[in-house]
Parts: sequence; structure tokens; C-alpha cells
Amino acid sequence: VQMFVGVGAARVRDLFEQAKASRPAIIFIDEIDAVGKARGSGGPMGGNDEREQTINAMLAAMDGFTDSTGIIVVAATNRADTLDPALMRPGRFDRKIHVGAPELLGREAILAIHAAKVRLGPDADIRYVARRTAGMTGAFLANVVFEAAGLAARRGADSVSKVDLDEGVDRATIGAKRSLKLSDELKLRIARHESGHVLANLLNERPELRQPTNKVTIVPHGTGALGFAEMGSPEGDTYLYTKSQLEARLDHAMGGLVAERMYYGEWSTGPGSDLQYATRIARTMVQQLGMDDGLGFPQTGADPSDPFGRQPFCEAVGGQVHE
Ligand code: NHX
Ligand code: ZN
Repeated sequence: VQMFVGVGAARVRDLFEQAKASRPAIIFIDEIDAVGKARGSGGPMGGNDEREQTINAMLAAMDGFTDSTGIIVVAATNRADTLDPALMRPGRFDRKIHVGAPELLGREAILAIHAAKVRLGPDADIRYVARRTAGMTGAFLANVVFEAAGLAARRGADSVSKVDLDEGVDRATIGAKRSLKLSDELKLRIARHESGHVLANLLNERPELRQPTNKVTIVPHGTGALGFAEMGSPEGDTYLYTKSQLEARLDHAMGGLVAERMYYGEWSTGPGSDLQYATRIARTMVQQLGMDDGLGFPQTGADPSDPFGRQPFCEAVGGQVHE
């Protein structure tokens, strides 16, 4: 999208001419939503003439294609739902390929690509990084390696170690390590809290519900965390959780608070985020998943598609959900 109306369209025509001159060719357009947003959605000022002319030029060029043109046009976006439907008509961008977040093996392969650009030390463990980064995208994984390389450079090391990679994950998720001056008394409380998380998990009566601990630390990280205990998953990513597995996650989340209570008779403001996490799981179990025996199957959350946000159930049900 250019400053002057029509310049973008001229550039598009130019691009397709170049592709024709050197076919077979692939034209790859990144962030297509910048020009491909649904037309007439230009905000209070109405449409965006330059954007529309640019996209129209692209559609016109593609309409001229035949099977033998020898040009493939590929476009990428994170916001396929906002694109103009005209873009997706047959003969245009008519095939959608959804690229989701990579799985464990995919993350390992992507990490290996980025790691090939830096020198890894003998103890560097890409698989461990892949295990700690469930649900993360390629761009995120690139950032993990970038952060790890920066840490190694700052150490004056000539290769990236296992610890650099581990701290790279922390920097890209919860935030960098911070040195706070903490009293021994507070350090002990943090250690007891984090141990509580780990133990609640390891002491599960059912061995199959015990999860390996990815990482536990009492070094403060990010904007406010004094420590954390990160639970892992033994084999690969988790796609489904049974009710027992969710209850085990609740146990894990509550372990820190319980440990504080056992040692001090009360807990602190610290477990606020643990409670928030546990509450979200418990609410989902009851309101979305029918996992409360008393309440049964109905979904009792507000219907997100209701324009007025109405609760489809009476207040007595709300009371039961709460209980
Ligand atoms: C505060 N922080 O805000 C102090 C500095 C109970 C030993 N006055 O549950 O650090 O109280 O298992 C990501 C994740 C802030 C960002 C958790 C930012 C929690 C964290 C509040 C450990 N570990 N609590 C925990 C904690 C706090 C907070 C976070 C975050 C504590 C607890 C923070
Ligand atoms: Zn905690």
C-alpha cells in the first residue's frame, strides 16, 4: 500500500510481469491481510482506495491465469477470517493450507534450523527445549535461540550451552532472570511454595498421573514472579485431558499454597496467579465439560454468540456452578 493511489496497483502489475518473464515462478505474498482485508471495511473514513486498487490489480492479474501460465501465487496471513471473500474464489487463492503451531517433532526440527546458525555446546539439548515449548510457533522458537545466543555472547562463551537455551526459553516466556535482594526467610518461603507444587504432583496416589517437572526455580523472573515450578508431559504434546488429569493439574496448582499453609498456618499474596489458573480450569470443567456429577451435561457458561450476553440458565444453576 503506497502513499499515492494507484502506485501499489502499478507495482503489482509490474510484479506479475516479472514473474511471467521468468516462469515457472512462485509469487509469495506475506501478510496478505494488509491489502486483502474485506472491502468496505475501511473504518469511519469509508474504504481505502489505494488498498482496494492494489488488491483489484492482483485479482485481475490472477484471473488472467490458465493452468499453463506457470505461476503459482501463495499468500500468508494470520487473520484469514478478515480477508475479502473475493480473494478466495476459484482460480484465485482457492486452496487453504492451515499451518498450526508445530508439534514436538516439528519444534525440534525448527529449533535445529535456527540452532544451525549458532554454535551449540556439547551439552545443548534441543529436545529438552522442544519439550518446554509446547504450543509455540516457529517465530517464537527462533526467538528462543536468539535469546540463548545473546546470553552465551554475554558470558563470553564461544558456544551456546544447555543453560543458555533453558534461560532463552524463560526470557521468551515468563521473562528474564532478575536479581532481587531477598531475605533468607523469604527465599525459604519461595522454596517451600515451589516444592509444594512439585510434591503435589509427585505424590499423586495414581502413578500414571504424576508428571515430570520441566523446571523448578526460586530465582525471580520477569516482572513479578519470585519462582516457578513448570510441569511437563512425558511423551509429546497433550491433546486431550481426562478428568483425572485435570484434577492432577488442580493439585499441582494448589500445591504451593498448601505448602505455605502447612508451614506457616496461612498463605501469602503470592499464590494469586496459581488460584487464577486453578479457578479457570475448575470453571471450565464444570461449565463447559459436564465434569460435575451434580450438574450433569449442560453447558452453563454464557453463550458467547448471544449478542446480549444472556445467561441461558436460572440463578439457582449459577449458585450450583459456584458451589
Ligand atoms: C508481588 N510477586 O507481586 C511479588 C513480587 C508465591 C513464591 N508483590 O506461584 O511469584 O507475589 O509457583 C508469571 C507467573 C506475579 C508472572 C506468576 C507475576 C506471579 C509465583 C505474583 C511465587 N510460583 N507470585 C508462583 C509469585 C508475587 C506473580 C507472575 C506470577 C511465590 C509466585 C508473585
Ligand atoms: Zn505457585
